[in-house]
Amino acid sequence: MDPRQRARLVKGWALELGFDRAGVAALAPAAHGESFVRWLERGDHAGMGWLERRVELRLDPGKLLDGGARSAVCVALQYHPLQGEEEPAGDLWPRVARYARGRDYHDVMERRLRELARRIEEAFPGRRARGWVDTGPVLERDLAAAAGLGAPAKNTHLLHPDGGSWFLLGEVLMELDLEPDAPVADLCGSCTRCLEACPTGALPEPYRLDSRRCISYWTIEHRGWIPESLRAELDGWVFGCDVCQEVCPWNAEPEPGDHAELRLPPERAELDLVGLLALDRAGWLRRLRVSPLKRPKLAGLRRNAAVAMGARRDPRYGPALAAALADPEPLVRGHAAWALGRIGGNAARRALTAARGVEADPRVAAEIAAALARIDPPSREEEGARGPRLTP
Ligand code: B12
Ligand code: SF4
Ligand code: SF4
Repeated sequence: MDPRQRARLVKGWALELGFDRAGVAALAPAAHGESFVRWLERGDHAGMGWLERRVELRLDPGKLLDGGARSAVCVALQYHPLQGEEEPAGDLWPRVARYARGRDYHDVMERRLRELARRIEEAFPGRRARGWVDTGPVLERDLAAAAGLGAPAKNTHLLHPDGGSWFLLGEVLMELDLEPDAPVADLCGSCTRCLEACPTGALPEPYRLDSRRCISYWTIEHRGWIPESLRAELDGWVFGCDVCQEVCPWNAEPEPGDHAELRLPPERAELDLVGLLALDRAGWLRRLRVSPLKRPKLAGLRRNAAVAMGARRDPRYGPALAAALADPEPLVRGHAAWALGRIGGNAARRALTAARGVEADPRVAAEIAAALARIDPPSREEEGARGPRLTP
């Protein structure tokens, strides 16, 4: 079998296994490896220290297999919209990134990639093959661009003329020569919509994302406290962010991604922002164990819910936030205090004042003090309602 026939066979298997597109790259040092190194040097990776590890493998994917990987078959899985299905109702899901509104794609794609690697090893004895999705030491966009799955775009996504950027990537590397595909030509031209639309200025120049400003980074990857100056800027997003994709003209009429395996069981759609803030461990495991939303852990997700409530400044969230001031998790109490300070009003002030009296954690106590300082002093009616006024 010659390299062209092998490529046709392997790509055919990838499509048969349910991927929407497949392309082949001959392995060579990453075309934009230098950009990646500069990105790390500038600190654009924020707190994601794992990106600093195994850099030599990211820069030269041929080293990923002991015998020397020679080709990669890269695959794309479309995820938007879930055809035939309405978006889940409620105030939570519209601010959850589209890729995360279904089942975790890692599980779905990993299973298929393992089967693809198995078929390759069986058909070509002695040649190793191995798959990765997302978490491996691979610059997946760079590799998929070389395999003709799309063109690198100014919002740093990979963009395809039919699929826009609503697709996820995975790859199988192998010790085998396959005929490579041709790359896709630039699709951005003079457009700069995504750079202008990013709510936090996380795209300071084309092809560069500063994770320190990216909503997706703060809501998915960051553990711990979100800096006060950024919370309102997260714009009500609870998990991830799609703004720089939504504004892209190539995403206006996306090719549908109809993958039954990506759908969540219906009861998952019942969760709203108040329900998310109140979620306990058992509920988290039951509802979100199979969803990408498990990534920031339970405390991180509930922190995000509190921050989204504060960003939206809707007084209807007041009671849920007030209840969260007694939560065992300081991260939740602190961000709930901030949110109440943004919502303001007498009820918020009363809840914060009561919490101030019992709060033992200095970080949370500081959040409560800052929130109280933001709220207007009590009105005359409110003072009167509490008892006789001592001063005129
Ligand atoms: C770390 C990471 C993040 C970080 C940093 C994102 C970033 N842009 O680097 C954070 C947490 C912010 C993030 C967010 C998101 N991510 Co992410 N992420 C990754 C991960 C694990 C590594 C990316 C990486 O190495 N970044 C370093 C930068 C330098 O590399 P790069 O973004 O690939 O950039 C390349 C190009 O820009 C190009 N390039 C650089 N300069 C230049 C200059 C020119 C002229 C040209 C032509 C090209 C070019 O070279 C770079 C290096 O190869 C990949 C999976 C993987 N293993 O690759 C997923 C991945 C990139 N993420 C993905 C997704 C879906 C998202 C989100 C959409 C999720 C969401 N809705 O919230 C957002 C999108 C944010 C954005 N605008 O990119 C998909 C993207 C699929 C696609 N169609 O492009 C990936 C591939 C995961 C997957 N397996 O599908 N992510
Ligand atoms: S994901 Fe959101 S915050 Fe991040 S670069 Fe895109 S628009 Fe900006
Ligand atoms: S919005 Fe414009 S510049 Fe940004 S990725 Fe889409 S085509 Fe490229």
